[in-house]
Amino acid sequence: MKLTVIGLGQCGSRIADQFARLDRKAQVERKTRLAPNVFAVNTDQADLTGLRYIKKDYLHRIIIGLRQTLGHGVGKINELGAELAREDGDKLIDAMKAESGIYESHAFLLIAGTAGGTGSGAIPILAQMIKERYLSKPIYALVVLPFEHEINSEARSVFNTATCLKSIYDVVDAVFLADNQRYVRKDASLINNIEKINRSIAMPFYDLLCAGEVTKHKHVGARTIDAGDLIATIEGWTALGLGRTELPALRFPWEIKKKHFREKAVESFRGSQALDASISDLSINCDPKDSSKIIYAISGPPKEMNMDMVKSISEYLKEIAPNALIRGGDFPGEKHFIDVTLVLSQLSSVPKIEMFYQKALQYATDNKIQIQEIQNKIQSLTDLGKGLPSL
Ligand SMILES: Nc1nc2c(ncn2[C@@H]2O[C@H](COP(=O)(O)OP(=O)(O)OP(=O)(O)O)[C@@H](O)[C@H]2O)c(=O)[nH]1
Ligand SMILES: [Mg+2]
Repeated sequence: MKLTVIGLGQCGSRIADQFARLDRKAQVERKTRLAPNVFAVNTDQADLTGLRYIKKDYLHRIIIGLRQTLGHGVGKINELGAELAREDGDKLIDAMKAESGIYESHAFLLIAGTAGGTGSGAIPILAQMIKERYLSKPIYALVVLPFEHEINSEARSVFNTATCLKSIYDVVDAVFLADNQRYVRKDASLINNIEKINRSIAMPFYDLLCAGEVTKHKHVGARTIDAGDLIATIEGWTALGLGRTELPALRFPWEIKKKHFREKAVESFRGSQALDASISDLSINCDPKDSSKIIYAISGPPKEMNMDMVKSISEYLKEIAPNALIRGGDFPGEKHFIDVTLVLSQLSSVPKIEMFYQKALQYATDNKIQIQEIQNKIQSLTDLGKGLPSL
């Protein structure tokens, strides 16, 4: 599946930059492309300069709202981010028109951090603009939820996240959720290594998007998944994860035929082991039981991926997600690993989203009361001075 990727704001642009990197990786490793057109849109000029892989011209790194923000961002006011996207969104649409190849992509992927101002505000507006112009293509969003410390210390982050989630869900076909805090939980040192988090967010898309695209024989799996399978599966709130099990090192290729029977029996468990890893790696905390549509891709050396493994993975998935329609396929990938990419889609419950909605409603009510209190205080101060003569 080929995506046209559009990163918005600092977070969105940096993750879009990772998709541009994965596109190069796919060209080298698998002679295919997965994101031939990548754009970054921001109100902040310096952020656009820091990107590495996205083309450097003004049609790929697009500044919006320059007149209003003088190139310095919107300072977390996502209403302003939305307004600037409304005024300047044509810049992105024009840039896409100038690019050949947009029509060959299967879908759009817009990316943003929900807690900031620019990306959070711009993403529903630009998604709507694209939807009106490219009627036949699905539009997906990949949104990044704030760290725990941001939720606890900045009410505005919570409010931005809730309004962004609500608005984007109404416009796009599916919303991939990535929770920054999940990546820190796995490796605490990552809080200081945002680039590594960005890599981990983008990486699960690699096998998934490559699977249906590769044409060279050695890369084609026995039961492949393609863009059609992905489009039929990806819908609504969506989580994804990538799990890996390492294979024992073989010194010579013929050793594989001499495997001990006990080792052979272990083989089919490796798929389930990788599946377990991908479930614990999911981009947001959720229960597979709440998913109605699932797609998985197994990748590894062709000789290791036997039918038993595919069977055991799909049986295991049926057990943990009895209500879901499950699609899957295999794909010859890396030599020493079995990787399982898992997409849980059409989730009916995501505890973190509920938490954001509830907190934001509280924030809005408190804010109203607070504003009213401040206005009352100002009024009583004015009333107090009424008797004084004016200068
Ligand atoms: N994973 C990840 N999160 C990021 C990155 N940059 C910022 N964030 C998170 O995104 C949120 C802030 O959004 P930004 O993208 O910085 O904001 P923006 O869209 O540029 O908007 P303004 O700066 O307010 O104009 C916070 O929750 C950050 O923790 C990044 O590169 N990767
Ligand atoms: Mg910014």
